[in-house]
Amino acid sequence: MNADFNKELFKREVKENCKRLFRKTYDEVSNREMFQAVSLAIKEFIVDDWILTHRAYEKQDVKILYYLSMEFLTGRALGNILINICANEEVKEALEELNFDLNAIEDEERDPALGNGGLGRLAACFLDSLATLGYGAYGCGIRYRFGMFAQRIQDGYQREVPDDWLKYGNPFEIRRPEYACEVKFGGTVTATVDEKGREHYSLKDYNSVMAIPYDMPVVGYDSNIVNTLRIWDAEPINNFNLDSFDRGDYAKAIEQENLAKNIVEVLYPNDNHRVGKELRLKQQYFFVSATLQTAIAKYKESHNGTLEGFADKVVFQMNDTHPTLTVPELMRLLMDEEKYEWDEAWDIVTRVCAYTNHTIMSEALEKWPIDLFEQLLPRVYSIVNEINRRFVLRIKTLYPNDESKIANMAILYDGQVRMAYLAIVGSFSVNGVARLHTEILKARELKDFYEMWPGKFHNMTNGITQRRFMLHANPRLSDFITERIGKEWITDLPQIRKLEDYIDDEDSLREFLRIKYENKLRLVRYIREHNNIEVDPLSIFDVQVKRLHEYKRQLMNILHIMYVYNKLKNDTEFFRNYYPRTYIIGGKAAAGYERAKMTIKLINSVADVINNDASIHGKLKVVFIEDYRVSNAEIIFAASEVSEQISTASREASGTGNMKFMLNGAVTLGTMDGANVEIVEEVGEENAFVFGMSSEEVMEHERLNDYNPMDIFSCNDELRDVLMQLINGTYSPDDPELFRGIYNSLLTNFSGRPDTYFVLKDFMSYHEASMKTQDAYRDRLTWARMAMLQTCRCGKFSSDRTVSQYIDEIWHLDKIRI
Ligand code: 26Q
Repeated sequence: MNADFNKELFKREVKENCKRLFRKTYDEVSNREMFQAVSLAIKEFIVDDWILTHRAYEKQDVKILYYLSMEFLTGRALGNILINICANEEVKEALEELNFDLNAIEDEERDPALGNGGLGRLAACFLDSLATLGYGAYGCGIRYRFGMFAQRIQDGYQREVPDDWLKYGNPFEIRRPEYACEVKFGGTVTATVDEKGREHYSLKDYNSVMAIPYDMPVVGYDSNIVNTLRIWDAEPINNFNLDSFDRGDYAKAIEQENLAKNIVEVLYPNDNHRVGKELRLKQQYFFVSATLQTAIAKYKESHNGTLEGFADKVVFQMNDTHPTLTVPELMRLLMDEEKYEWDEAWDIVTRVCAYTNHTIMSEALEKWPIDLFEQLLPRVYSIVNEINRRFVLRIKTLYPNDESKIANMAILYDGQVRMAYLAIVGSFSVNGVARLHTEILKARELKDFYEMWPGKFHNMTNGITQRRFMLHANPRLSDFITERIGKEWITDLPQIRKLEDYIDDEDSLREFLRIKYENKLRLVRYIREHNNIEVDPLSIFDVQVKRLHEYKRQLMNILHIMYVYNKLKNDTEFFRNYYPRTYIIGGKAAAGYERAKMTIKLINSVADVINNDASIHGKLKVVFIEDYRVSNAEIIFAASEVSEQISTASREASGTGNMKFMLNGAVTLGTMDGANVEIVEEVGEENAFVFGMSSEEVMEHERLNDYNPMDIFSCNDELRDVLMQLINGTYSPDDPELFRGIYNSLLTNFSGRPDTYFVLKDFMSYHEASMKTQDAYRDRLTWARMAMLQTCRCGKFSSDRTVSQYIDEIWHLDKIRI
């Protein structure tokens, strides 16, 4: 209940909006129109708090966090806002009284898909936690014209469809042209020296665009705090603003118009893989420069026009290396615009910048060719060059006779700008996203930097917001919890452990199972509607949903399904013992990632054969969820029982899906990788199904280069049969060669090592662990206990905890008082 929310007033507002927006009475509007009318009314309701929050920032002069991220995967706003303002029930009732169904209205909203996966969703969870806890923070990003593509499955193949998310407008955003600023690209730098001997730099013959911010509200849970997600759009610069030099240059005007259009056109759909596209670098500079310009202007405005004390009142958190240009761009603004000397400017920069690393995968580490970088950002490049020069001097002083240190640490090396190294050198803090990940960074990838600055390194284990992934996604289980332990868990997740008082209470366990069953029915309906597949709600729901990537080993999952299917057909004892199971797999592959796309095709081909084989009596079903995204994720997590977290150990920095499953009572079947390690630590090994090599074993095999998958192929007949089915047309009769590429990747080393991700090596141990899940599942109460324990023990994995830890160790923000 929200005491300020007046249902009758709200209904009146909604009816008014229907007239104002559509010239219709409320009983004539469609669900989509009703969504608009409701959203506008809700925006109206929160706008006062939005204003008050920002007034409080200024009055209380609190330290402000700028969370810079190329991605914010917020998902739908309406439902989340209703939950966070505690008006969900009233709005539901109000709409019922108008003969509308809130769920159907929520379904009309397009998922804002301004992110790829984990990194973007993490940013969204952090914003939710910051607003709930009451801290001054801006999310700063890009308003992509087209977000993450929508995935269509055609003939088993992934097809990418442009995500025209703004087609019907975005009711929650506000355009803020008064904060527009100019961002310049290219050109040539000229330096002039004044009478005092000071150098001044100016740019000539550049192209520029106007950056226009759009603000979206970030509503805290029951906190009256409304923070801002500021995403930047690009518009062509008004011709009158061009240098006199350029006035009337028609070709240039067109060039700049195209630049503006292109820059925010599309989110690069690459997850954990860099693309060396110039446009991507433009995007990075565009939103970084605009963010820094406004941060500086805002600070000066409320501090008598000076930047004094700036370093104590702002912090810029860089979400991976994508916003690393923050370091040299802030140097440029401080020196060229604000007239600071190098040393003073560097002191400020290295007190306000902080960097989060999300990967150790070398193909994801950002590097830019120096010539491209210099051409696009000549002045910024000269600053990077100077940062590098000074840093290399320092390395030489510290390690006089060690050339390898320069090779290992220099920012400019081998014709490239190494963005991670620039970020580390320019930051006061570097953090990994799970304990194991941070340890690997310190011991291997970033060893030399850790030796130089041990105090800079932190671990910040990721977390998720229970508001979206429990309160909104799983209302039944939310009520179950609240009925037993009160509602503190909503803002203090560790309280959920109190539920453990009921872990041996049979009634509670049965109720827990019943809720899971209801949620499974909801997913069964979803699958019926979207896949036209009939799934048995009594079967085990075994789920792997995440971006498609070789290191995440969806391939191991589907090969194992093929393996089980063979056994069901050939081994009557196995068949008799087998507990019916539904494998649910979902996720997008980067548009240019052939191997990942073929894995999707394989999953769908196998699904086709298995789902239509009457001889196995429906014991096994395989479902590929099309267009996995935040909105259907909520339905999936709530219905899951086994959570597949099967990456090659050492490769998954953290994972956050694993936590969403855990919260909803799914048991982890996984490797000791990323945050799985900490999940297993919380629930105890006896309440998880762990398998496979440890990260040390994986890294040792890589070091020795002594793994030969052929050894396994030759002595494991059943596994060999599965692999042969990839090339004998079992799942592709019209084209037996279709999966040859996948087969080769496992067995031959045309490029690099065969089976880079140790699929065959971990396979049998995966199978054993999978079989153990069914043994546990058989005893309903044992299973219920294990499942409920996941929910009870997930307290650590709230993003409220993660954000609090960032605040204590890195950001040092002040709470806002409202
Ligand atoms: C880089 C350069 C050019 C184009 C694209 C990219 C790019 C885009 C997205 C590189 C990486 C990403 C996304 C990475 C990501 O999502 N990493 C995940 O971050 C999660 C949150 O910390 C972790 O839980 C996951 O383990 C990690 O894979």
